[in-house]
Amino acid sequence: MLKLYKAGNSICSQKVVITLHEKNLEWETTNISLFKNEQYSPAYLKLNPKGVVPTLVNGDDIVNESTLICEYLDNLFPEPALIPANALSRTKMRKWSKAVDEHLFVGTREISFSAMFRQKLKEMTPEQREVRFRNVGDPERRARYTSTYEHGTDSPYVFQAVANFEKLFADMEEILADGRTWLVEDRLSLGDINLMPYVARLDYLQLLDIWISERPHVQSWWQSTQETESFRKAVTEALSDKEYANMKEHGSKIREQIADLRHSYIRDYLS
Ligand SMILES: N[C@@H](CCC(=O)N[C@@H](CS)C(=O)NCC(=O)O)C(=O)O
Repeated sequence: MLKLYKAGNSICSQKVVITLHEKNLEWETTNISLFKNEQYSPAYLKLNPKGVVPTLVNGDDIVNESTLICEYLDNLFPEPALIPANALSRTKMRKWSKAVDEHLFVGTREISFSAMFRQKLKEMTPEQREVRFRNVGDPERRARYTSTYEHGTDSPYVFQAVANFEKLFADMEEILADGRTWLVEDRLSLGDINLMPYVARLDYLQLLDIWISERPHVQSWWQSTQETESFRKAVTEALSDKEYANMKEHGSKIREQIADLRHSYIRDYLS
């Protein structure tokens, strides 16, 4: 039986759960509480040395990194295919996944931290926070966490995140302009699935329209995403009322700042 280690409302875990539903698979879930630092328990670190979720275990196979887990699942359970057969389409699909892994995951994390997880971190004891910031010896992650914790939306990482989302949505609008529903070959692929939780998070934080209010094709993509059964099961129906309320409350508070950051980015870098 497949075993998934995940955390509640974790964007990286959600992509894997969407893929598992798409493939109609059965799996067991173990929840790891990130704010109790369970990801740093010696037993979990053996499965995932970076101390992050998700991790998929399949017999002796231990797979880390959500993008790679989704590809592993597609290779193992080819139907329905979520990786295109055509070489160029496959590359296009990977381009979207690459954007998530290079910028959009950290960007979404930084926006989420500056909106709401910052508050949760403040509620931790200084010792617990220190463990979390130490991040199993990763200075880059430490710098990012410390910056968003201390400066909120004034962190340069949040500005970078806003810029990266501007580029993403501009690219999506262009690709989708021919009327297609999905990003690659007009069939649902891991390119779409990889993006879904990140776009959803912005929406639940009440921020998505800042980027897409004038992008009708991205709006249609987001509508199709919300109508997709695997997304509904993995994300919409899996989140609790409390989680929705929390995202709404905290995200609304940074709305003005995020809109201002986007304006500054467009003014200073694109015009
Ligand atoms: N690139 C990794 C990122 C994994 C990651 O950072 N996951 C977050 C949750 S979405 C996490 O476990 N964070 C732990 C922490 O912040 O200490 C992936 O896609 O699997």
